[in-house]
Amino acid sequence: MATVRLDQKYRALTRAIPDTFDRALAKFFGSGPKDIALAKEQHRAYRQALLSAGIEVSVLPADDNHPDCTFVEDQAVVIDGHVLLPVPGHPSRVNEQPPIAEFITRQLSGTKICSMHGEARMDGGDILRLGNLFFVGRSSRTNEAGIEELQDLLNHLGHELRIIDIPDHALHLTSISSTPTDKVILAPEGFLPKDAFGELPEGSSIKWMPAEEVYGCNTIGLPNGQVLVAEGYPTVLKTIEEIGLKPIVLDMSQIREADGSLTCCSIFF
Ligand code: CIR
Repeated sequence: MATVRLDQKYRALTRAIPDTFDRALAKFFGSGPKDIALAKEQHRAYRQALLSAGIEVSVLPADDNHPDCTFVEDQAVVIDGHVLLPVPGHPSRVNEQPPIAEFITRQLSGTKICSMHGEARMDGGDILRLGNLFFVGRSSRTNEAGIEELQDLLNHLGHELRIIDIPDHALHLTSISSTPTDKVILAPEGFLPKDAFGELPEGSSIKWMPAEEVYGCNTIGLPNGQVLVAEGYPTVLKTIEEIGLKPIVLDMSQIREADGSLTCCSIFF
């Protein structure tokens, strides 16, 4: 989940891999997972890495009727303790949301929950946070009306939102970028114009990675200085080390086959 600052990452919600994971949507990084047992093992290692970094991890049961249910990031947006429940951009994913919404609502009781409606569509994976500056991808999953509803929440919270057009060959903004710290954006060459993120706050920077390491640009920075990174992206790995952070490398091969990245598999709250 890319909508909380490092100091707000205490607890993470995840959801187990369903037995139907081989039917997950796959059009960008992958062509569909082949080895569900391995995917489950990779997901277990992911949860263990979060636990080892001191994050309290919850796991919702899988829903075999929804092959993409593991990708909880898309289903609920938590910003400064406020919750926005988007209408997911792909129809097959809409009914994944109720148990996630119920869990988050229970955990954050007393919080105002806003639900998108009408024509608004958004996947949480299109939102990226750099400190208190937000970016949203206008993508095949996130439309103008969805962005307006996010804008309303951010206006209320006093945070700026910048819109970035996602090219046809990418799924979400977080499929091609992440903020391993509250001052660093990782993004691949060749996917976004160099000025896509606009002028950044003083002290912040973008590290441009080679295009072939696009999947590796999705990382999860943790409050203890560790950063989860996917295995197989040497420039990303080196960059994380040069920033002075400690990479924890995870094999994501089967999750990648379903177009899922590290951040897609959790909601921090
Ligand atoms: C989908 O196409 O919706 C899933 N197979 C992958 C979702 C990945 N989620 C994300 O990037 N936040």
